[in-house]
Amino acid sequence: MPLIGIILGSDSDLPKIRNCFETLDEFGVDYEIVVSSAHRSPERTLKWAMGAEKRGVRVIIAAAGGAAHLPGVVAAHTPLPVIGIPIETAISGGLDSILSIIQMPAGVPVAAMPAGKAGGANAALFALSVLALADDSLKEKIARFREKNAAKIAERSEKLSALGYRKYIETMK
Ligand code: RP5
Repeated sequence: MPLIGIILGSDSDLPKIRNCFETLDEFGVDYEIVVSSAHRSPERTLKWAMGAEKRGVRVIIAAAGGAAHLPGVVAAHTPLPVIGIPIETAISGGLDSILSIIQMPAGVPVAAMPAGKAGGANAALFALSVLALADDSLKEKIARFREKNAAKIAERSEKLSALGYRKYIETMK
């Protein structure tokens, strides 16, 4: 059974958090994905949230945009940790989604990720860190992932020193 449950408010959110799935795939961790809305299919959403723990899910990722109540509604119906991804919208890059997800009342927490590209990747990494608390091999994989990222930054910096900023920017086109 997948340990990570992912719920999206709409199928239109799917391509926007593609890097969430890609990151989880890179780590070889299984997940379930469902589309269910807090507003358009409230009963289905509650059923999914209330059954998640029994199905074996250990951490939930919930993505929604606009009046993004989905992560909060899911968190209200499960004891599992819920990670919210605000989907980018036309309003200041998704400020409406960010505020809807971040401003939870005391007692029902949701871990709010950034909107945009970083949101999907960080939600996946956050979920993996939760699972890594009870899984040493996953903890190792996360450490290697961070080392790889650090090496990439150092490589880029060396390339910048070698090429100078003008040529470097040309290579970015
Ligand atoms: C939210 O409304 C969804 O999460 C989505 O981000 C947004 C728009 O949904 P669609 O109209 O594209 O289905 O509930």
